[in-house]
Formats: sequence, C-alpha cells, structure tokens
Amino acid sequence: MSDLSAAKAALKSQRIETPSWAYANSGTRFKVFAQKGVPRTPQEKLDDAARVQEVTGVAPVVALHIPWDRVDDYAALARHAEDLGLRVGAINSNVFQDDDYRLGSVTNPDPAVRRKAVDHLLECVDIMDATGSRDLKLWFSDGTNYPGQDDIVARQDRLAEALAEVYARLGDDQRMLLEYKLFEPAFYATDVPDWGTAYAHCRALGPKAQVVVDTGHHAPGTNIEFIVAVLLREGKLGGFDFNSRFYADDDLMVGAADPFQLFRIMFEVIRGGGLGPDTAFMLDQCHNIEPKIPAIIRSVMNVQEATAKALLVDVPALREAQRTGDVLGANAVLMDAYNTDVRPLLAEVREEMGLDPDPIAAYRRSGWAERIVAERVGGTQAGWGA
Ligand code: LRH
Ligand code: MN
Ligand code: MN
Repeated sequence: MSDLSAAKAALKSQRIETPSWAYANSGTRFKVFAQKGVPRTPQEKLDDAARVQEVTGVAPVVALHIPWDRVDDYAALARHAEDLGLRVGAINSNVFQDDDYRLGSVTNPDPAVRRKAVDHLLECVDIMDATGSRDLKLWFSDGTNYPGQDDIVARQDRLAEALAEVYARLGDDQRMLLEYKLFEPAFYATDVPDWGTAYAHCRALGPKAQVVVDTGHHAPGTNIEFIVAVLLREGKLGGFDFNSRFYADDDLMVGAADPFQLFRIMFEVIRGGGLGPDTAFMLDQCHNIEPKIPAIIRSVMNVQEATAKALLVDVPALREAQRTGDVLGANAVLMDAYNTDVRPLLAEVREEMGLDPDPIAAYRRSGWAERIVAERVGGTQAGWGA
C-alpha cells in the first residue's frame, strides 16, 4: 500500500494490547528489582495502562493474567477499565506456578492434576464472560527434562483432551489462542514447542482455536515472518505476543533487538490481510531495569513504526519486480520502505487524532510518574522472577 491516506487510516485503527504484568515489578530468576510507584492492585495496573492509551491512542486493550490479577469481582474490574476508556483483552491462564505442576499441567500423568489444570482454564473462561474478554490465551510450561521421562504421544493425547473440554466451553464470540515455546522450563521436550504442534491442535479443535506467535519463543535464526504468512494463509493466526530477544525468551521491548524482523513480520501481516481486529497485537514484555510506563509507550511506538514502514511498501512495484524475476529490484522495494523515516508520518497521524506528536514527552509532562511514586507504596511483583 503506498497510498498515504490509506496508510494513515490503517495506523489510526490498529489496536495494540498491553499486558497487565508489564506494569508490575518483574525480574530474572536471579533478582527482581523493585521500582518505586508500581501498581499494588490490578486496578492500579489498569490506571497505568490508561496513561499509555492517553498518549498513544492505539492501546485501549489490556491483557490480564490469572492468578496475578485475581480479584473478587471481575465485572467491577471490567467497569473500572471501561471508566478509564479501556477494555479487557486476553485472559492469560497460568498453570505453571503450582507445586502440583512439577510434571506438567494438562499433560501430567496424574488425572487429578490434569483436572485441576482444566478447572483453572474453565475458570478463565468464566472470567472472560464476566469481563467481556474475547480471547483465552493458553501457554503450557508442560514438557519433560529427560528422554524417557514420559511418553511423548500420550502427553499429546492428554493435551488434546484438555483442549477439547475447554473449547467446548467457549461462547460463540470467544476464542482460544494457543501459544508455543521451544523450550523453558522444560529442557528436553516441550509439549507445545512449535507452531506446527499448535496448529495441529487448533485445526483439530475448530475455528475458535487459533495460534499465537510469541516472537521470543523460537530458536535463533527462525524465520518468524514465514510462520506468520503460513498461519494467515491457513486462517489460523490469532495474534502475537510481541517482545524482543537477543538470546532466549528475553521479553525485552519489541522492536529493540531487531526492528527489521518486526517490519518483515508486519509486512506479512498486511499482505495476508491480518491487520484488523481478528489479530490480537499483544505485548508480552517485562521491564526489569527500565521505567515501565515509558517502556510500554516506546514499545507501542515501535510496533507503529514497523507497521507504518510495512504499509509504505510499494506493492505494485514489488509484484512487477517479482514477476520479471528482478531479484535486486524486489529487494530494493522492501528496503526502500524499511529505510523510510516514518516518524514524521506518525507524528502527523497523532496530531490528526488529537494527540501530542511525541507520546513519551507527553507522558513525562503529565506528572503521572511523580504522582505514583508519591502515592503508591509497596508495589507488587508480576509473578515472574525469584
Ligand atoms: C511464557 C509466556 C506466556 C505467559 C507469559 C507471562 O513464556 O510468554 O505468554 O503467559 O510468558
Ligand atoms: Mn507469551
Ligand atoms: Mn515467553
């Protein structure tokens, strides 16, 4: 798309979902560095998310994580979101932080543990009903550490059975997003290690089951945009967990490590018709050493910049170069778009949306950072880290 007004319209309507846990303290397995002013409750995480939305205008959706965001009254939490101009995004389930899950959750050899895990997933669907959330996000830490520890295929069968029970519980407008991850915490065989395994389960389940691509969950060198293109072609791309990695599942700001990869991903998203609301553009990040709210604003801007560049690709010129076998010409079309400075275009888009052209500066001026340091004492940990 090289039509500027169409590109601007697409940028204005794109929605980026921020994760509640990115607002809270987090760390590595070695240390959680507590920051001043972090939220103490799920409500306060939403209060911070509203500041990101205020200055970016494209981040009105907030993903929750259960039990990290456990409250007595989820409908009231959703009303709090609504009062702030937000809505509740994906409900992220957690069947990885309990002693019972040492040998797995839904793939555990013990049926009682599997029951407990499935009951949690069903509870997450209840929370979706109460909050109006569309997406149930499933990530399983299940797997084995040693060859022979358990039967690989039996574990797949148990997984399929659990997913089928949860799938049957979904409402008409609800979806299940299945996330894959190559390794960690299982080090020999993860039960959902790759997009192929996730795809096979989703395909068997039906149209409400979709794959979610966490950009940090692949082996180094994996061509993630190829996976995105194939999933879109199959109608099975449910969304993204965006973040950056240098080594493993680093959960750094999206677009920080490899903005070119993010551009290539967004180009395939646009090419495959995936920029609309059927794709959940979620962040899944932890800001361990940097200030959290500005880091989330920066991440939203990084996604917007990659999207803007991808929208600027001269597709007719690209197709012509491809048709005539002009290898260098085709590559040059993509690189021209990637090398365009889209910051003035995004500043214009923001001004047309009634926003400050510089979201970070607008946030700094708002005084919110000073206010939360003064008002909030004893922030909570997201649930990550030691
Ligand atoms: C697992 C994961 C998954 C979890 C989130 C906190 O590594 O990416 O999405 O729910 O981190
Ligand atoms: Mn993730
Ligand atoms: Mn992860």
